[in-house]
Amino acid sequence: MQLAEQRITIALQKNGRLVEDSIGLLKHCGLHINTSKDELFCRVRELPIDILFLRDDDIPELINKAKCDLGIIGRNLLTEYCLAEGNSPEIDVVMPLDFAQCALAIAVPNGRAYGSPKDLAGLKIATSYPAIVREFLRRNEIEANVIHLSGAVEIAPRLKVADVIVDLVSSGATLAANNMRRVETLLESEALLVRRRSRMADAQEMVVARLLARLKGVIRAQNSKYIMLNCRREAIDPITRLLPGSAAPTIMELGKEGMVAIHAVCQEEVFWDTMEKLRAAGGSSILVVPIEKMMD
Ligand code: PRT
Ligand code: ZN
Repeated sequence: MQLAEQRITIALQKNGRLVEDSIGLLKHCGLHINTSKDELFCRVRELPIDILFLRDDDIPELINKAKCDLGIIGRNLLTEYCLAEGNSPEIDVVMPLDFAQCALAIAVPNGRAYGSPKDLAGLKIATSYPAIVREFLRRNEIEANVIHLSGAVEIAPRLKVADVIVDLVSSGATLAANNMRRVETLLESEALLVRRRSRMADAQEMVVARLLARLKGVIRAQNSKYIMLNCRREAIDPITRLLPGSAAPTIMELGKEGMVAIHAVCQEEVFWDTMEKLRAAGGSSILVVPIEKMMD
């Protein structure tokens, strides 16, 4: 039986780029989240957690006002909210979540020269991140005209609404399609787990701690691989030196005279060229398998 006051609330984006990875991550943490179309609220059975589905823009405010305990948002949104508030909101970053990587960047039409931020002086800059842009201009002591658009920023120069833009870039395809190029990065962003700063009840803090340990385990596991191979005893040293990010491999005798099996957790990607080097160093039957969960 769970007490009502033990439950914590996590705010997630309802529709958009953060949804799939946020829900996937929580599912790997053992939380079963029912994402039926019109529901704005979901009660998780496995831990005392409730999920709220919202527009990402509404999440910082709810957490700041302690109406919600945790949330997943991009660093871009959090930074904009903190700068726009003008004071320091009651929001802490718990951990980066290793997805939704992108950069908030200045982009200029291909025909326009750009050498340094000084070239922005007197220009019209369209963006959905006015506070971050104003802060950048202030730091660089530049006077320019910031035009706040809530979307379709990339077409502003073509419509003569602005001279240059500051927008999120991931692959760069949108800029290329709009005949613009990236010239300066204001912020590197990724999805973050954030929380309200004020301490929750002990029972709730325990739920947060459990969730955090699971999230860390899932993210570490996603970035790790289990590698297995066989080799002659003499090849153990050169082979273990080649294993990427692996502290202490397990070495086991095989039935065949002079042969061992090496098993190791590698804390980074194992590329084809590493496998080729392992084989050249005497490894055989090399297997690289994904790890689902990890806990120390
Ligand atoms: O409805 P709601 O307000 O919740 O959603 P939203 O439209 O505000 O956000 P959404 O779903 O577009 O993005 C949510 C978060 O995803 C952002 O706040 C970022 O933290 C992160 N993210 C990661 C991105 C991108 N990558 C991204 N590429 N957000 C937006 N873009 C857009 C960008 O604005 C530009 O239009 O994609 C285009 C550029 O992409 P490339 O690949 O062409 O460079
Ligand atoms: Zn939004």
